Amino acid sequence: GTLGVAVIGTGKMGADHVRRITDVISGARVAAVVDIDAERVKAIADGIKGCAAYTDPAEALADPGVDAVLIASPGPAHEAALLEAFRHDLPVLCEKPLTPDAVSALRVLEAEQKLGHRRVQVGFMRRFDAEYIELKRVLSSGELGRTLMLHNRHRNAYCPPGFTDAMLINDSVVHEMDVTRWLLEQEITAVTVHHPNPSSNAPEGLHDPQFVVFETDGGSLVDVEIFVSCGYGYQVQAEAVCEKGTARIGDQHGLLVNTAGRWGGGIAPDFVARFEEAYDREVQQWVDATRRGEISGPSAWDGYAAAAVCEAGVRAQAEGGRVEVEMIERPAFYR
Ligand code: ISE
Repeated sequence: GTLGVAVIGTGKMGADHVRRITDVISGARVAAVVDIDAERVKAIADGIKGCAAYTDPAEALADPGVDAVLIASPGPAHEAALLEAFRHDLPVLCEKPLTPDAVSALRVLEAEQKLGHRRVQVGFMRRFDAEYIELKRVLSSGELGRTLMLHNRHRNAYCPPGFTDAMLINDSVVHEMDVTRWLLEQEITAVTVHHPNPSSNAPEGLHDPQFVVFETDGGSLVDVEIFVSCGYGYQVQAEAVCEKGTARIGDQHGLLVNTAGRWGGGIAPDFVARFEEAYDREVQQWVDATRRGEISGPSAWDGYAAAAVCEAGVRAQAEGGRVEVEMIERPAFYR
């Protein structure tokens, strides 16, 4: 039957997933919504037939109408919600980051392995974006030879209030960490962070933009320009430089308008717009797999690997240099 999903966190991302499950994808319904803001969550639940409002994730996950969980609360709240979902042995789609650091991510891995089966898919939705899928196909085909460097640009028009240097790594660059691991099928072994004098448009205290460099165990070099107050739109671009050619995505050559001596196209305003189809595909795939009693997509191991790289990245920001990534061996459970 229809999968009853509890959505934990109804901020920008959670609210968009509530809409997506209710109006866009098939096979699931929002059976419960959870948020610390009781007013907000009641207003959302009142608008959805058969949906219950909660402020406590533990109560929501005990609701008999809940078959699965989508965690879209802030990163530091993920660990408690994940462990609660495990108590009920519920399948989880957990928005990135799995957790913000390696130690907490390892606690999640240990708890999931105790269940004896995978229950977590992590919301690295770029793996479901058509352009990234095409880029992975080209790189994996070998037609361009080995990937030597991967250049990434990750720009937000604006960032939420209170956004910090560490969040630049844990919330934003975390995507390029997963993209690097997924595209190149390599692990990231070291992180270096540089930054210019901050933009005058950057929020007070935020070093924005920053330039992050990853080294990988396959000998590739990856760079990420992260700029979360660029002001003009949401742009995510990647260019792989290989032995026999290059491959580039994210130029968004959709509609091109020529008029009155000008030409140009649009730029997405934010991530929910630019990656709308990727989120739709990601959640539809998760619902379909869960209804079949299966699981696929980025695992808690991918979440842990990204958390280990995030930890090195935050240290590199603070220490102003190159920090090597410390990771455990990949357990057979996640091979
Ligand atoms: C946000 O949490 C995301 O996941 C977006 O993809 C990213 O571009 C943005 O910077 C993050 O804050």
